[in-house]
Amino acid sequence: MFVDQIKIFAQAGKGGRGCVSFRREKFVPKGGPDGGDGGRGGDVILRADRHVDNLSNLFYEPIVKAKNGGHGMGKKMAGRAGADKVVKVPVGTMVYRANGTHELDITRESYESQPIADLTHDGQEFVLCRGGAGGKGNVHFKSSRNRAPRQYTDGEEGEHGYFVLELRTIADAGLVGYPNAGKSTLLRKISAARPKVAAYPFTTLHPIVGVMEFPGYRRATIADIPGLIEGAHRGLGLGHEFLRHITRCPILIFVVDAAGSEGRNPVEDLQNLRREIDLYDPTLSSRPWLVIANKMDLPSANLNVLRERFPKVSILPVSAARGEGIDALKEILAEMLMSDQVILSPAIKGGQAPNL
Ligand SMILES: Nc1nc2c(ncn2[C@@H]2O[C@H](COP(=O)(O)OP(=O)(O)OP(=O)(O)O)[C@@H](O)[C@H]2O)c(=O)[nH]1
Ligand SMILES: [Mg+2]
Repeated sequence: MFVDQIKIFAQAGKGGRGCVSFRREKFVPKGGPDGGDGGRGGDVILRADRHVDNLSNLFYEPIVKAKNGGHGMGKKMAGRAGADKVVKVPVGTMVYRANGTHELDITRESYESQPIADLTHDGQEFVLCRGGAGGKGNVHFKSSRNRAPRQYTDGEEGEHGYFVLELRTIADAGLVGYPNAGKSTLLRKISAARPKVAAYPFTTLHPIVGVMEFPGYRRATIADIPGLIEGAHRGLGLGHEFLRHITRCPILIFVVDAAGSEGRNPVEDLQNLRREIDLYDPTLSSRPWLVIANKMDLPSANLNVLRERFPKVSILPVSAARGEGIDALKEILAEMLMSDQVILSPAIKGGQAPNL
């Protein structure tokens, strides 16, 4: 199962209670207070891990709790610290604070305004809920006037709350196209990724990232996402929610069926795709893009109509099925990735991602 958005409840551990105790030994009958402090509660920590590719572990465990701290003990012994709870999440996870209600439906409006973290590189950690401090034992309360204090303090409550975690796949380029345009076929040809290919629409149901290698050991990551259709912003097809997976792709690769093998017109397809991404997020349509005119092996393929209608964009003739035109694609992608226009994702550059 692939989960890319989930609401969870997280609870950090409570601090342990301070202890009330008195030293009492042979020859030291009134040894004074010796109650130790409580231990701190454990934190709930999110850790980005490149071996995790989605949020399904949280689907099975949507309530995440760290351990409470131990209570203080006699002989000034402090309680043990509560164990932290570390949750592994995929690289590219965004964390939002959700309103403190229990309803399960997640509406974008309700959490979007409260992003609290963005885990964009492997090993990055974020303390979601901090554990409470331990209470004070009675040793802290002795004074010249109060030599046998019975005061202590309770441990503090751990932080808690509802959060929405959302995966935004990190890649250098994203493939956008109608179902059956051949996006997955193309990804199989240019990388070692093995997304399923089939002759029915919506074969790909979740994003898959492939690594494309260039001469000179350079590489780029390409994300294959589900097919998009006209009206996706109204929820048609699989809707357009999964477009969030290309919001981190600096380059967009539009894959169209240049042969119109399903009775559609490639020019209209491209116009519709451009409109749908713009409706999802207007910044997407201003990113560098190129077009793959796929299925050029079919006799009805027509490159010129596309080139006439979109004269300023690179349009590459490709047959993903036969592996033709792939070298030209690699060349132009390498060029685009090197240009200053393109801001590479922090995970690729190895830089530090901003903490929101
Ligand atoms: N003739 C021809 N067929 C192709 C080409 N590329 C892909 N196909 C076929 O088109 C069909 C759909 O290919 P996919 O790669 O699954 O298409 P997709 O864009 O990933 O589709 P979704 O995952 O459903 O969005 C398959 O039957 C492929 O064999 C091509 O270059 N030429
Ligand atoms: Mg596919």
